[in-house]
Amino acid sequence: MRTQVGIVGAGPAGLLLSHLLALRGIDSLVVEDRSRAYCEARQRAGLLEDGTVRLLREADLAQRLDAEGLEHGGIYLQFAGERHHLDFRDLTGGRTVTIYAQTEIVKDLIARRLADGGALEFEISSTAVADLDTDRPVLSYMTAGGERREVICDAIAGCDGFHGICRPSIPAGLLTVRDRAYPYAWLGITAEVPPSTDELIYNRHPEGFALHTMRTPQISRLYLQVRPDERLEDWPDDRIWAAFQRRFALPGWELKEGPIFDKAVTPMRSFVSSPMRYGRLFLAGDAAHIVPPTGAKGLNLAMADVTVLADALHALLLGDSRLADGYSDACLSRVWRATHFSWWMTTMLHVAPDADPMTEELQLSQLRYVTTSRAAATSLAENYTGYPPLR
Ligand code: RFL
Ligand code: PHB
Repeated sequence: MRTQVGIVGAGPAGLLLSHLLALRGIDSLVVEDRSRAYCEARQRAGLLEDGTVRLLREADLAQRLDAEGLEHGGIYLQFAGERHHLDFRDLTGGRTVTIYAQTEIVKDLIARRLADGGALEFEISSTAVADLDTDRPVLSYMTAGGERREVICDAIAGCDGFHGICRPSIPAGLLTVRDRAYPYAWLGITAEVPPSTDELIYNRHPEGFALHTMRTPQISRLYLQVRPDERLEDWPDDRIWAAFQRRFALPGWELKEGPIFDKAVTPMRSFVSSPMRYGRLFLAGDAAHIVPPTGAKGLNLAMADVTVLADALHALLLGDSRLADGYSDACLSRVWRATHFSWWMTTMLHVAPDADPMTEELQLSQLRYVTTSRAAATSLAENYTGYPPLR
């Protein structure tokens, strides 16, 4: 079998790349080891930078996003018993962010690829990549029906997430890895109750961080800082709501509760592997880098990577390798900005198990600074809405 670009992984990175390549007249095959239903239901990100929204519009993928997405002009920061608003529109000259769940983006992308006749294979197994240092790399796998396939490609895109097989296929010693695990995790819930807030609330409380976000005008999503080894069984719904009530408490404001229908614990880490290319294998999204979710950057970075990659592969297949040669550096500059911002938001808002009173005072001072200084608030707003702005 033959395709121009073999794409491993039907997450946002792999699916969007396949669509962007199709717009440039390049054919691709996306292979995914999970089922379509699983990919469409996996609860993850929810917040899109302003440049990501524009990118989806330009790629003619924003019909439902424009109808159902919730545009937000700022966020709240809560600490020391007070809630402060940061107005992004005012601080950044009109930039905003949009709540539109990753599940919906994945559904839109899969539907569009299938409508356009794109090749997608779900529930495959034994994925492997080979001959990466030649100009005919090979993608092999077992189909859902048990048939062995070998696909000769011009290039392979490793969009298979943090636990995928593409990054480990690069010969040992060629990658530089920067890795940090944080001493806390997020317990995330989705609940059938209208959000109690118009915009996201990032909350630092002596008991730990909490975030109130949303999915739709009827569905709330909330996150609670817990220990990394926390067991979900120890968190019945009433214990979760009681923790949120304590952390978000504010005189005159009420947190509405409702039935919880999704619950999971996510560890927090920062991870960057470079370069993002080996021969004809290009890594994109979580396959190359992970950020803690406090900055809402992971999905946006994945989509920014494949925007750069689509142009690089287009030129490479026409015989010009300059963009492909610059791919890794072009992405990593944005990745490191997002990695710093996510680390900064995370360490400012969470309570580490070994935190001393000095650390607490430093966090509170930083929070007072970003909520009183226009210069500091502008820096947060510029990073949160996306820096550098996606062209
Ligand atoms: P994905 O989404 O992990 O997709 C990778 C796909 O590859 C498949 N795969 C394989 N397929 C074939 N063969 C193999 N051997 C394979 N191994 C793996 C997997 O099944 C999967 O379908 O990576 P991608 O496309 O790079 O997308 C990255 C994003 O999913 C991720 O960065 C975000 O979800 C992170 N994130 C957030 N990002 C934001 O921008 N804004 C947010 O508000 C935000 N909130 C979050 C988040 C992530 C969270 N969790 C659960 C990690 C909130 C949470 C709680
Ligand atoms: C979400 O809506 O799931 C979300 C929003 C902002 C974050 C993390 C997650 O920082």
